[in-house]
Amino acid sequence: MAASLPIHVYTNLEDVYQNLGTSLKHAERWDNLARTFKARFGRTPAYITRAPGRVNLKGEHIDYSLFGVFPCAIERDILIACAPASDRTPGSVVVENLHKKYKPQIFAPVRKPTFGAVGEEGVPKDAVQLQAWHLDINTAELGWEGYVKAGYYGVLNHYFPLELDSYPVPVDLLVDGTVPAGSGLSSSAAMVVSSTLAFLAVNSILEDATPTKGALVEMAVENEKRVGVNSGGMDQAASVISLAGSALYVSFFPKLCAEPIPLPGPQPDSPDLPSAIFVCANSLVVSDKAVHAKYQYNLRVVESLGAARVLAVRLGVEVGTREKITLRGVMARFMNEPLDHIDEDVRKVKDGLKRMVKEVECLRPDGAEDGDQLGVTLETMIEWSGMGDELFKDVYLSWVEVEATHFQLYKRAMHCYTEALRVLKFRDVCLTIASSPTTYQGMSAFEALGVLMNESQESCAQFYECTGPEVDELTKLALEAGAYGSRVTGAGWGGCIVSLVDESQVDSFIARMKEGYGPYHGLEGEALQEVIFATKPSSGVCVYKFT
Ligand code: NG1
Ligand code: MG
Repeated sequence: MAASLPIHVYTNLEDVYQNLGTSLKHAERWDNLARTFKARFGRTPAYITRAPGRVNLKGEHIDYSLFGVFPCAIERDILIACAPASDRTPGSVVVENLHKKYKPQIFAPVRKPTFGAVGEEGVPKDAVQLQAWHLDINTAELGWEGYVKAGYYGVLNHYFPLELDSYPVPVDLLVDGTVPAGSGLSSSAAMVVSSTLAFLAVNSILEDATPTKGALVEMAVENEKRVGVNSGGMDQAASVISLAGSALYVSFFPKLCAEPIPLPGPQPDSPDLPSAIFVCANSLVVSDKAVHAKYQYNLRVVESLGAARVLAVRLGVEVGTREKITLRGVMARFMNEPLDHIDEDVRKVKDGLKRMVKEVECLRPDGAEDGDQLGVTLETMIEWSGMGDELFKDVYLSWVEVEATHFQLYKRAMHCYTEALRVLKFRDVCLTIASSPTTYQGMSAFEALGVLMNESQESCAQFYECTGPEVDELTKLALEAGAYGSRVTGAGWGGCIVSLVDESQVDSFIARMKEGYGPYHGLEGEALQEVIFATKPSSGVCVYKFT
């Protein structure tokens, strides 16, 4: 199982490049980073860690409802060169970035009383003084180093428990990233994963404690919450576990599983099959998730959980008083699924999803037709939950700030169950075609994948309302420019789209997109490649140790 493999530490650069599936382009960047580190910090780095961004091919906004998703790592990544520093405060960090707009930062973790010091006002005299690691992360005005601090947290909490009274080594870090920020390609997860790895490596934890890839994913998910976004685990899983040439089917229920799945196209035994490629196109609308989370991302998390709670009540599914049951959890109980590895039994999951798509109708406000207001006020949602005001607010709203007049329980649940079903169909197409190069339900593999991508875009626009006018326009242009399918990827509200394009048509596709999309006019060469580029599934994290 891919998630239970240890994180390999390479000591030979040739092996690193082989793992990446290419190329001199990479070699130059790794060399340049090591050289610049030496010039700035006066010594060779001890390690370089790499974590790629990802493009999500299928399964949008359903990971935090614990449904399986289908992303793949991309070639763009975050590299971090690091080495222990001598003669500095224990645990202190100097972090610089090759890109000038990200200014150098210095910080150090401190031990802070969690509930105020004993004797302070409001703290009982006999209180046990608890302490926790603390790093200042201002989520309202998040600086780039916030992601590095987030990566540090998990390492501190897991490997430097306060009772042992040990500190991590002081460290110098140099970052070089090529994942565009705020574009739905998970630069944030790549930053958090790569810095988590750097702190693990430099404190000798990677080699001494050999955490598995799954453990790194879990730590990175917890870490990313420190920057204020209650994300699911898709991005971190894709960044950590992916294999070059394959997409990754990641399921979360009842525990994380990841399965590399080859995409249709030429196979070793049938090299002449047609080939298609995924093209990412940035709408150039930056979605600053940390800033807008309260009426976008985190609101969707709350709506999905609210929908699950109300659905459970309506379907007579038992839920613990303070349990935050997910839409996946409701389905499991409603369908009486046994709780061992159930998402590995894809056929049963599909049957459950088809059933749930029908059951979701019970979340429609009485008599409301499509086009009417399908959402409910906070008061109604609480009433429907049967929990009472205080308990509902404590369980669902005390840990997150959200802002909305209406909560769209019906639409969000409908998106989740139909999208989860589309993920499994997407996976089926890939598996069927890989094992026998025939057609899928009368279509070519690429046509079938394209249809599923378009349905997903439609559902994100209509039911999950996470696209936006520019993204909608771009996907439309992509279809006109000949894509098999096209959809928003990542959190949305701007950011990138992903389109499936015949490999031989990529250049003309890009030319037509450039012509059609206003913000691309006048962009040439590298500037154009920054915003629209073809990408092949790349491999996940990699650590190189200088010897
Ligand atoms: P982006 O914004 O593309 O990194 C976010 C979440 C994912 C997933 C997608 C929507 C984070 C770190 N990631 O991805 O877990 O929910 O949105 O499918 O917030
Ligand atoms: Mg992100």
